[in-house]
Amino acid sequence: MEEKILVTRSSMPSIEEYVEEIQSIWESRWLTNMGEKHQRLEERLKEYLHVRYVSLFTNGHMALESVIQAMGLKGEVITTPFTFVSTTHAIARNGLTPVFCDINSTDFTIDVEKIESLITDRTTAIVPVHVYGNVCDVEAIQKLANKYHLKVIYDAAHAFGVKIKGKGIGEFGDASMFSFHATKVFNTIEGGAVCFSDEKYLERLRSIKNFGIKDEETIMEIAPNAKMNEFQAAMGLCNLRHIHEEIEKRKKVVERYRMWLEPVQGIQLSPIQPDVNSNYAYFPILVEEEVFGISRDKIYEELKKENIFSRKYFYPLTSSLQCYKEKFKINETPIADKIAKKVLTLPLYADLRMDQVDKICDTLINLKSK
Ligand code: T4K
Repeated sequence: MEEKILVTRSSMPSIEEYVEEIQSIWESRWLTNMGEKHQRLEERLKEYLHVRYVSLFTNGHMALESVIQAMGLKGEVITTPFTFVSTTHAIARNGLTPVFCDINSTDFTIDVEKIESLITDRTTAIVPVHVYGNVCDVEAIQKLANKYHLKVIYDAAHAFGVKIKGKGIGEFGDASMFSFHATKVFNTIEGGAVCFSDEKYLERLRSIKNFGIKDEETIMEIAPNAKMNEFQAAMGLCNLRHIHEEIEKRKKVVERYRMWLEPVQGIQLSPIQPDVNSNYAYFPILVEEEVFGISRDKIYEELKKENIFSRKYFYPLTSSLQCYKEKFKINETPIADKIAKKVLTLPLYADLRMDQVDKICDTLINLKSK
């Protein structure tokens, strides 16, 4: 049977490298609860991401949910619906009201022109998403946040290693959350982190990820268990050694895709953002059905028949999910609506071979002429 090409594939170190890294765990018998590897990974990540503080979590979702809790927010939070459901869940599970802002049609991040009209006296924060690793307009967002005294927490799940004008993406806003899930540019199997520069969040986050424990007899608040364990941290230590190579390999795949698909009428590619060092996390395309001749959904099905498994990240919009439609007043977000109906993310991972990219593009282009 022909090989399946899935939307992504986890990058892993050699088994020898991982075994060497975890060997000391058998000596220490220290498996979790902020052990030596956990601490070492935090230090390494601070250097790599150019940030003052890093707090590790068992996954990106709990990292986001916890930092929102740490900020002690109330009322309404402005965010976008064109994202993975985790972003919206993290807001709602903190008892806050998500207020959906539209995205722009060029890089699919929050439309900064539309934020101000959504701010009310109940607004306490903005949670923008660096979707696909595309960078939000961080300067405009910060200006608004300063003007209205709002917190800014970036969902940077897709943006590990991205830089703007030489600055790490995690340096912006009050905090940023990165996901280290198996499907991401950098993985710790499952995992995530919050980056921030204000020291006051350090202890808060440490406590929130560990049941709110201050010491053996003092529990400060109602909080979950969201700690990263030593096996996850060990995977992170190994994968971080290869991150440069990982991003370079992805870059080559993206360049090959662009070479094939840029000239195709009816297929719109994500922009190359000026002054940004990309991490090549995802490869979304927008299908203009009227021009291309067939719909996004039809392409998705036809690729599947050829064992190519693309995904509709991010369709449907989180604002149209049953759990949100029934609970909150939903604003109109016409651009996000339109993009979600046209978008398809093509397979992308470091070890995707050039002949596989050629096959994907060939199959796609042939559909047009049918
Ligand atoms: N915010 C945003 C904007 C996010 O995109 C995400 C996660 C989060 C927050 C939350 O972060 P985490 O709590 O997850 O750290 C996947 C990922 O599970 C999820 O992490 C990711 N976003 C989302 C966009 O994609 P699914 O349901 O599409 O995953 P699944 O199981 O269908 O896997 C997709 C493909 O990945 C598979 O076809 C093959 C490959 N794969 C998958 C796994 C599990 C591997 O190669 N290895 C693996 O171990 O959600």
